[in-house]
Amino acid sequence: MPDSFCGSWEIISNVNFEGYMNALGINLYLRKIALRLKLKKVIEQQEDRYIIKTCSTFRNYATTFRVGQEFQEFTEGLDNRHVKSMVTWHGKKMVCEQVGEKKCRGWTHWMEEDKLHLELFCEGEVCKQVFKKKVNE
Ligand code: YOG
Repeated sequence: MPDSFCGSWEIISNVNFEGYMNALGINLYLRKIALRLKLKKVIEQQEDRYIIKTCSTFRNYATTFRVGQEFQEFTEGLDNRHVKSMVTWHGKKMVCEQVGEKKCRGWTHWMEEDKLHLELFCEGEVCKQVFKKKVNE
């Protein structure tokens, strides 16, 4: 049984976000804004359905899926592409493949100690983000 990713998470490190955004073709202006954002993840699970929200003061993005079921994803407000996505478990890692115009695109989530890890990958660029659990305000 994989560890639970559910809860609210705040970013504590972000390596090569610039490279990932470049691979997605995000323009310089948006990259500069995005690099300054303190990203948050809110992950919920309802039976076999997951909802992952990426939140910031600038924009929010949400995706909903069932593990093992292909779905259409529109990356609205990010690179605005349509991809065919599929999330599967690779051991304790949750892996999403996003098939579309960009090659080798997707992400992987896993837990290490009490931290939520994320790798975002696209065309050979890998962005590594780490989140810590948000304490209740
Ligand atoms: O998350 O794939 O948790 O969906 C990647 C941003 C910035 C807009 C965010 C808005 C890609 C300008 C991770 C940022 C950069 C830059 C807040 C989304 C594109 C545009 C929304 C992601 C997965 C895994 C779940």
